[in-house]
Amino acid sequence: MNKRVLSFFVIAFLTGCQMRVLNPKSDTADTLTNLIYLSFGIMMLVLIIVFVLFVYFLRKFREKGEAKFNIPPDEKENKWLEITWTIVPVLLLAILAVPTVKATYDLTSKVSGSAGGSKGDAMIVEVVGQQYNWKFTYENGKESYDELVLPVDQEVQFRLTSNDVIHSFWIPNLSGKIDVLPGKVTKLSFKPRVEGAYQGKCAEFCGAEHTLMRFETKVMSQESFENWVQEE
Ligand SMILES: [Cu+2]
Repeated sequence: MNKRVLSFFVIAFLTGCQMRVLNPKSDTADTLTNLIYLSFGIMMLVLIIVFVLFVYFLRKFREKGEAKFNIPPDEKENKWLEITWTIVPVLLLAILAVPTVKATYDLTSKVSGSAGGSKGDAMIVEVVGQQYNWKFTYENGKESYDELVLPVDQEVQFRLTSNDVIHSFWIPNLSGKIDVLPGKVTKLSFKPRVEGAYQGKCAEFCGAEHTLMRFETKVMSQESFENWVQEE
């Protein structure tokens, strides 16, 4: 294997590159991961077709003996080729755009559908981001720092704000990022579907100790969650 390729994999392995985004553990994360696979699939399709044609034409029109200076005349126009290479990208973009726009609207309405105040069946967790920690407040007033505890299979709605600068709330296994802004409340919701511990972090450079602004998310059974949230 080429040295550069090898060192890429060694570095990725040594730095603990885990591709959490491709390991979804909530409904919202499932939707986002499917979009990633869809766009990756379309990209690979185009890439493979282009490379196969590239190699094919390289071989077919390679310089051989007498044909050395026999350059074919330029095509003036080719209606069907032009129609084809206009329509194919439009089709590919449509295949990409329709599910993306639909998912965006679904996720947005999930988030802001509760903007009027109604939260449906969702459990509310208030989140305050500040240099350099996260404070979580649950419905019964319990607070925790840098540790987020959630019951499995329960829709949860986060209401996020910041005490100082702009932060970004991100649990790669469970959801996309959401900005955390001073003086404003943003919302995010998802339903975790697998128990476990997931790393959360601030995804917006917010100061010297930004990298320490991490928190652990524990998704546990409804029962364990009840016990946890009741204890002092
Ligand atoms: Cu931050």
